[in-house]
Amino acid sequence: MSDNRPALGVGMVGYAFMGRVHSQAWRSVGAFFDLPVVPVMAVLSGRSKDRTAAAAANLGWAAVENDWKDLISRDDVDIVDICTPGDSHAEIAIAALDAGKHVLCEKPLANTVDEAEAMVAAAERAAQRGVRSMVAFNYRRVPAIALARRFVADGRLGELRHVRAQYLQDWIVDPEFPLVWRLQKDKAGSGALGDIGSHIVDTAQFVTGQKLTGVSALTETFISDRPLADQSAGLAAGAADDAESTGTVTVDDAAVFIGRLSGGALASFEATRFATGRKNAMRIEVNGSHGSLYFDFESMNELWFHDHTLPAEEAGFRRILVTEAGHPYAGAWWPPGHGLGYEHTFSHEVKDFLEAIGTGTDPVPSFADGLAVQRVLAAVEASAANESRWTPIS
Ligand code: SOE
Repeated sequence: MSDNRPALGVGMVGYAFMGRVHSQAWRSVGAFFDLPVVPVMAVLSGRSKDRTAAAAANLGWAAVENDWKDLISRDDVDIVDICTPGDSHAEIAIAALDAGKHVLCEKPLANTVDEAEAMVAAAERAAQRGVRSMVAFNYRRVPAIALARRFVADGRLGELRHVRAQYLQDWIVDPEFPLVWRLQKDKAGSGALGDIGSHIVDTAQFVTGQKLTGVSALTETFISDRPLADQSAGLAAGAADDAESTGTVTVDDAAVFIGRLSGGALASFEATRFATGRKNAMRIEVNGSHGSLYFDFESMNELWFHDHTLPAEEAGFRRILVTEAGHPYAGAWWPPGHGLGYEHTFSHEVKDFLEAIGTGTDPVPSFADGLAVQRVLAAVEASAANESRWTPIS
């Protein structure tokens, strides 16, 4: 069968955790979804010649560049997928959009509101020319989260009263865990707040269809000094002994904040890397006048629903196994009950991105959605820095 669909070359920048899972998505998406275009894994860019070449061979990329600017200038690149730390998102995305390349950018959109605003302006310029952009809040593409949004939009919960969202990890509880880029403000922009707090802010706004109108927050850095990620860096810098081969953590380890949603519901959020024993527990519960929903990513194929319109004798939270053909995305994969994983959410993400490009529509979440999250992150940091509303208890 002749395939007359247009082929779009993808160029990916970065090949660490996000690069690996995005590569899995680009490799698999065409085998499970009918797409209007064919993605071609054309080139991978990374600064290290050897490590980038090895990653390209391992992850399935046809060519290598060692400067993202060279990747963007290639004629065989139509889509730029940004999988780098947040300090380079704005520079790469704006250059790629201005060069007429569609852009998928990992979250959070940027490290500052100013950067995010510049990215939105570039995205709006590019959209005038049919060039599309999307920010990678992949949890919107968990079938259970997409189903939760459908339930709320269909009025199954009635008037929303409460949203409580958590993102609980524990990978840096050990004081000996080194000072990686996620713990450095100049690279990451913020700590747990931007890395995982951005996910629960976007997810809460996505599921409820409402926006946060204000927050009050606390942040904390529990361990402020850590071994340098590269011990030789300390010694090379003249560290006389271990005591000097440590560095200062410049971001939050945890953020807790409350907020009010535009529809009047009260919301509470907790993003922490110190929830000892919790590995990737992204959770959301929504309480409404007619019912409630609960989701925990560590059981990502399940959505718990309480229908308060039922007689009390029949009501209560019941488990929906979100693996039926009629559930969002689920039908493309396996028969009911077989379940999906973290990586499938990225396949769903690139599928929706490619469909938008192929049908000439703007993908969601847009860079403007990413900016909305960035504004919440900035408000949380401003509130945490100014404890004027904090009432001490003697
Ligand atoms: C943090 O450890 C992290 O990798 C986030 O950066 C991702 O966005 C999240 O999906 C998993 O956890």
